[in-house]
Amino acid sequence: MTNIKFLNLATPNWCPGCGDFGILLSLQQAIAELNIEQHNLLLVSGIGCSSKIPYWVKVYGFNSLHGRALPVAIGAKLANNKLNVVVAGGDGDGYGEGGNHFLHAMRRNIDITYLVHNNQIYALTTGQASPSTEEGDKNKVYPHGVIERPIQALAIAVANGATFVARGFAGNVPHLTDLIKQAIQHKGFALIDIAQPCVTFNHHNTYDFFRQRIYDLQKEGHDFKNKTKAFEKALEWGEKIPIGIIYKEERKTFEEKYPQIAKKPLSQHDISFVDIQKAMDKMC
Ligand SMILES: Cc1ncc(C[n+]2csc(CCOP(=O)(O)OP(=O)(O)O)c2C)c(N)n1
Ligand code: SF4
Ligand SMILES: [Mg+2]
Repeated sequence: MTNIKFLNLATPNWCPGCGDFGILLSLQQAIAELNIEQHNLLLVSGIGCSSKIPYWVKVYGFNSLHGRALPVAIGAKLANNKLNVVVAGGDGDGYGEGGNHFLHAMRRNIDITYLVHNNQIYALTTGQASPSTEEGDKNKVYPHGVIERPIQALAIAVANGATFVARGFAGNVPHLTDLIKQAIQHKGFALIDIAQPCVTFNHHNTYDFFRQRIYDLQKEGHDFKNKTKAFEKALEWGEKIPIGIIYKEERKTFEEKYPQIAKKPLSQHDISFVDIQKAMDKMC
């Protein structure tokens, strides 16, 4: 059961049956189980159905611009590196418009947890193809079927320096809760790509589609420290689709390389001696 502390009284306006409900529940459960105080977690999102999630979690929230959740989150993390920072948003938001930020956040290994609600569609704008839509799927933009290959976000993450790479399923809340807990506890950039059925606009990647295909990597004894094996698992998509931790490594974080914030967060530094009036005068 969700810890009431993290439940906002407003009711989510997602379509009944939307996979976003499973992600919301898992996130609330994970932060409750980790005993994180409400003021110690910032939830940043972009724009999309999925990106409305900060409205319904009772922690600090920031609903940013389409594709711009990661730079906002990075700024917040550098200002207060003691804060738990979680970013949530859609596949269009993160892998399309925000793709550039996605690449650079990973190579920096900044200590942020990134939850991508991957419904393989632009849902909020009523069902256009996203970078994750499968080749051949028909939609408004491609009435004869998508002619491009989908982005390989998990393989890109393994290649580009993310130190925790996983896939979850919105239809398996206990498993996803556990993954989110591990991702938040991990020191470094943690990506969880979450298979999230959009019951209104994606009639291909449904709950049944995933239930027939998914299997748990950890139950199969997958070695997530082995990068070659991780690539294989990151690219596996077809009759079998893996969920669980694909790749994990320990590496110094971006923040740990800044001596200025090693002792205390930037937000607690004394700046009373700084006179910004001259700069302000120049700008005005
Ligand atoms: C800069 C900018 N470009 C485009 C849009 C229009 N737009 C809003 S949401 C969205 C796509 C949402 O898809 P996704 O990120 O996958 O989220 P979902 O709705 O599927 O959860 C787009 C293109 C916008 N709001 N701002
Ligand atoms: S349109 Fe799709 S993603 Fe958006 S709320 Fe409805 S089911 Fe969920
Ligand atoms: Mg989407």
